[in-house]
Amino acid sequence: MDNLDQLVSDARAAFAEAADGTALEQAKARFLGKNGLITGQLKALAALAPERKRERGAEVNTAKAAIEAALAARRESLREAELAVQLKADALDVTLPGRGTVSGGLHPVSRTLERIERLFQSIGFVAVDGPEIETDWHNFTALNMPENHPARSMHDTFFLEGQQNALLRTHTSPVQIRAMLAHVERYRGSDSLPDLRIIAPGRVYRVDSDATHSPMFHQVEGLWVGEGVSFADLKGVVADFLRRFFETEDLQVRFRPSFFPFTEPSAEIDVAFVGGGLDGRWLEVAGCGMVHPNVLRFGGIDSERYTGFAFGFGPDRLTMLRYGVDDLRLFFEGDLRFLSQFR
Ligand code: 2NM
Repeated sequence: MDNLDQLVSDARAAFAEAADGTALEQAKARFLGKNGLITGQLKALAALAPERKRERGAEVNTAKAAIEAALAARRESLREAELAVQLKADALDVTLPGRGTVSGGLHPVSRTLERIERLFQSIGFVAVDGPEIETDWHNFTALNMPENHPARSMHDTFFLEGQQNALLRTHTSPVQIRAMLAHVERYRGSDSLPDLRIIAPGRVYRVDSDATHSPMFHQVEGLWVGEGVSFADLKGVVADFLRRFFETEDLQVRFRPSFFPFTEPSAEIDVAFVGGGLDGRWLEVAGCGMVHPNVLRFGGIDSERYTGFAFGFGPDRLTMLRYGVDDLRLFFEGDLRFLSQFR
């Protein structure tokens, strides 16, 4: 066998033996490198006569090309083997069962709010909202609580730092003021105002914290203004709502005289479950009354022509009653062990 043929078959064997890229490059150096065997053959051409040099040169180049081809083929098969290993390592079993997803749920107080909204919408009320940072005028003055009214004290109200006139609303009543002003504006120039029927659900804030008071809590206030709206309408709307909310006709509803600056007359609303839970005790669930003429006027409404009733529920308290929870703070601590029970 010619020494070039031997060289080519040695190279093929060496490449086949190389188990990875590094070993292959070392084998390559041995044949094709600067001091490699093929390079040696090319250098040896210098000593040959011109005729022989051309012949031998062609043979060496053929051998070199064969070695380069063998090298390329081995590189390719090593790459394929590596890829196969990688694919095997990355393989995933698409037939395995999934891990399952945890589905969230509405917060119990949100469920109550949606329920209240739905019930009032069914009798023609529209749910409206407004800013949680209010002006002193919308939160107090327009609700018949003048300058030195006790409810305005730092004791009850969160004021924004360094600002006299910006506070966290202490009730959702300012939303009703804004709604009255917008209603009057919309029908400016008409002979009469259509009835305004709204509920204002949302977050409110007071400086207060214990088992039954949270510094942030919720309210749903309602308002119906129109010609001839009476306390009888108030009683009908509220009693009907409460029976539908608690899903029982066996509910006693009582209106107990009370006082609010923004209504006159005013009442507290109590319920008792006839022959049901809680030993038939009376429970306070809301406040209400006929909107004070001053408040109607602050809302831009002619208090000689129109009357209105308003009421305010505590949805947090209604949620506690509905689910038998005795500590309000549980609703706002974000503990999933508690909250996930309401999904
Ligand atoms: C209550 C009790 C009584 C009330 C009054 C008004 C407004 F803005 F129309 F005057 N909104 N809500 C009201 C009346 C709220 O909550 C215990």
